[in-house]
Amino acid sequence: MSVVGIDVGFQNCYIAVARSGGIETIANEYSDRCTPAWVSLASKNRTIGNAAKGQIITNFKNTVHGFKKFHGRVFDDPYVQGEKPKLPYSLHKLASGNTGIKVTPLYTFPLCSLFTALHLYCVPSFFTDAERRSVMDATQIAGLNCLRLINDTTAVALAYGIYKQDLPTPEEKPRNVVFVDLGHSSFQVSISAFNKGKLKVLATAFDPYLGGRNFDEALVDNFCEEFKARYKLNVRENPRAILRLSQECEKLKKLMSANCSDLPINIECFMNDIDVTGKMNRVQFEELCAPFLMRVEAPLKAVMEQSKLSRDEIYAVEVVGGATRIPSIKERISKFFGKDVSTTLNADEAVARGCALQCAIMSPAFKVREFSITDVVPFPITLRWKSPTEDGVGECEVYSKNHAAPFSKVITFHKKEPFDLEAFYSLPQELPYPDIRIGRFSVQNVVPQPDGESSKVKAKVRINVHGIFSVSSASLIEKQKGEGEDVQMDMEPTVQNEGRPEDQVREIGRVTGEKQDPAAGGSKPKVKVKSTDLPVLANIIRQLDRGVLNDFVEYESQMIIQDKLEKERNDAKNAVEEYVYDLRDKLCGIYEKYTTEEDSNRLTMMLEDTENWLYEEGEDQDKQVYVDKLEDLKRFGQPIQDRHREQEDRPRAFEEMGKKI
Ligand code: ATP
Ligand code: K
Ligand code: MG
Repeated sequence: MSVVGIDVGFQNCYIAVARSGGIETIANEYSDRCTPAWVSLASKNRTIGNAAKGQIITNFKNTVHGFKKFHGRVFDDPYVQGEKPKLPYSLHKLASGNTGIKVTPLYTFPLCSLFTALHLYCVPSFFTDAERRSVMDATQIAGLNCLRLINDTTAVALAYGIYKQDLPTPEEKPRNVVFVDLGHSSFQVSISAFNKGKLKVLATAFDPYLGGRNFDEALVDNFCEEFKARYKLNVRENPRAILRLSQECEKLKKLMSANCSDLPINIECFMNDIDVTGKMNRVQFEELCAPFLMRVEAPLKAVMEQSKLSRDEIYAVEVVGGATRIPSIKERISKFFGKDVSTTLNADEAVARGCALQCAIMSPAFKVREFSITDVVPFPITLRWKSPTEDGVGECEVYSKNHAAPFSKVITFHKKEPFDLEAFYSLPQELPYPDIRIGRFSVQNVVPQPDGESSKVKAKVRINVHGIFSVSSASLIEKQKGEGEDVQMDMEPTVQNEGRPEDQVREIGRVTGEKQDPAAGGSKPKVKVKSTDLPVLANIIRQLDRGVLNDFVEYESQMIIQDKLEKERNDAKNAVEEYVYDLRDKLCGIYEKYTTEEDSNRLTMMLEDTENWLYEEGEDQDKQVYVDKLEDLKRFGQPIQDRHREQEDRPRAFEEMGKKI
């Protein structure tokens, strides 16, 4: 079993693996530890990463990138609609209303099936329930056992804390560290309090739409205008030109991080056979991007306010994410906190490494120093239900902002019949999209007490280790005869912990860190009660239909087989090609004296025919055709090769015999 941490970024993916010697970020087949979050679909197979990126010019309609934030989003979402015109591929509305990607005339994939070509593990701290559920579906389709969806900045905090030998003891004042992650698409900030063996996230803040891509886009806009004026080119009309320009602008942006002087941008044969050039320096860049640079401060301010810490209580500000390399971003962060930013963590790999560490802690296969994590709820969650009193509805905020997570609570209701609990986010203005609904949970089979009074119903709500909310179970509590007590109708629900340790064990399993509400509890006098489990029917907003999910699990496993077959087919074809070139060379070289001129000529002809065939009807054949072809060639080639080998081996054999004597 491998223990893997996966960071699927908007632009870049990193995979870290726990090994006995520690955490290692692994390289892909290009020996690169960074794999671009790109997937390209051809008629027969899929490619990912660099290979997929290489398809962008030739197969741009089916080459997909920048899809991370479509998870759990409806097609009509303003963000999705805003992205649509910028994408070289087309988006599609799924039956559920969610966003799908149309990749060939034949198929419309839901987003997550594309995602599965990459395996994932962490999500931005601001991901909502729907977004997290969509990511979990994707991991299931990919056939991964996802132990935990961890927030990006929390993974970074773990990577920071676990190796620190000098953390304050649990009795001492904790060490507060700010973590800042500015990636390609989003900006996340969190503050964690560290003591030996544990970290507690105090607060998170974010700008879900600020990232390195904004700076690229500003440059693209700038050069589109410039090229229009100077070369009369309408770049916006040409998706391929836009793609090339974006790549060049990103390079320019990175160069400007290291250099203040004028830097050139040159693209040959850009459009209509015209070569274009332009230039920019850092001062101009900062002016152009001022609206984005100004947005850096708000989340920093928000996170400090929520944590109620003063600036001198901050021990360090650790920055990660590629876009924190922009000098004026660093300056702004450092100016805000009044101290230099630290870059002790690997800016690109810290998230994946933190994920792998968490995974190793949770895996029985590894002995890792115990380190407990308490995360936070990013958006407050409220439950609402029908009630004969209180204007027809009852309401209760079950999780406040920055409430500890994971966390379970029990809410007590007094009901005579089945009822629905509507879960939604209480602060619409904080959400990254307009729909505040999470889902409806129907508590079924509720009946009145034998005397006609309301029954006591306990509903358990939880935020699990993935940060996903649910009403996970409910039970009907029947008092045994003889215990009179007035039961109120639809009173304010009492939120309390369940105080049953065995329950805690069942819920937590191997996963450490799930907390029960410490506020309530304590032992109450035991009353004789009978408890009956009640079914809870969950209707999650925008969730992929479970039947459809299963279809995708099946479909994905077929695609994996298909990808494998396609690879074998290609390998078989390459083997023929290699054999042709190799044998032809050798026939005029080392094999020359082991064949007659006539045989050699005949074979050379055969090889030439095969080569031509490979470019024509042999271009796209089944694997077996190539295997047979190779066999055919070998029937003639092998005897020559054997005679050559025999001759080569003979002196060696004598030598060996000589040694024995
Ligand atoms: P997200 O976290 O938003 O999902 P991501 O994890 O893919 O995205 P990162 O890999 O952290 O993002 O960062 C990529 C961004 O950092 C890109 O916009 C890239 O251009 C930018 N970047 C990388 N190096 C530099 C540099 N030297 N100067 C400026 N920007 C840089
Ligand atoms: K990343
Ligand atoms: Mg990232």
